[in-house]
Amino acid sequence: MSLLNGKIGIVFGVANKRSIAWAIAQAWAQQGARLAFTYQGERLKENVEELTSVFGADTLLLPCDVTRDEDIDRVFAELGQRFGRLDLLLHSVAFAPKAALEGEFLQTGREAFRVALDVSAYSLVALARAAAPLMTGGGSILGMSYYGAEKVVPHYNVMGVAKAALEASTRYLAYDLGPRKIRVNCISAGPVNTLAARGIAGFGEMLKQYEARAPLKRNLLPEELGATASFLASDGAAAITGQVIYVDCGYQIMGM
Ligand code: 0WE
Repeated sequence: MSLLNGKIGIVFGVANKRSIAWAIAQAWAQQGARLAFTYQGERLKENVEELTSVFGADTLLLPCDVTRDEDIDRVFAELGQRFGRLDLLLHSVAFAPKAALEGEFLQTGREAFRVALDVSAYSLVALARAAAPLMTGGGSILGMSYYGAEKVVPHYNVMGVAKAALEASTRYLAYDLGPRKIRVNCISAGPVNTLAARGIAGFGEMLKQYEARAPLKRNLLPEELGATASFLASDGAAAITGQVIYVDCGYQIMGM
């Protein structure tokens, strides 16, 4: 099947082979999309270079710190030069200072709050605004969220507030961009063992809890995020916008 034949996409958020962004990029590519990638900082350059080389040596790979407007402008200028247009954008980027994900939310400082919301939520708005002029034939913008946006997940803290802002931004962007046939959705994923999740105290315990409580009695597979992301990016989802789609083995429906 080739859901995304001829479509051009850009992927923000690949750090290594375990990244959700990488799982989704592989699925999009498998469905026929041509992809460009960004990476955050020199530290991740080699990693992402090596991973994306499977798509050919001419794969467009650009540095981008999503908190810098100059970086975002440069990325979309280069994308415009190379492809002339854009169909798909994946936002799989989040950060809060480690200290803010330990202890009490009550203690969240102004700077940690600002950074978390800037990197994890405002960046979707900035990327959507820069991408829209290239999405001349309509488009699909996809963000990644988590249940901590709507219910208290101990220690998720300011990231929960940032994901709530991301989900609300998804709706307002969907409203603004709908007339241009640009759809904006997010996937709320159950826990996945990524670099961002590793080092989080009790993450292993959380995976066990999901397995026990989710209706499907298991954790999700990264390729299942890829499959849902491919659907949302495809013309089959042409009437879906502003939504949060749960890919969580049903965990979100449970009341107890
Ligand atoms: O969105 C996330 C994690 C995002 C994240 C992770 C880190 C770790 C390293 C953002 N910023 C940082 N900053 C760091 O310094 N998830 C959905 C995974 C996650 O993170 C949690 C979770 C889950 C699930 C944190 C506490 C509790 C649960």
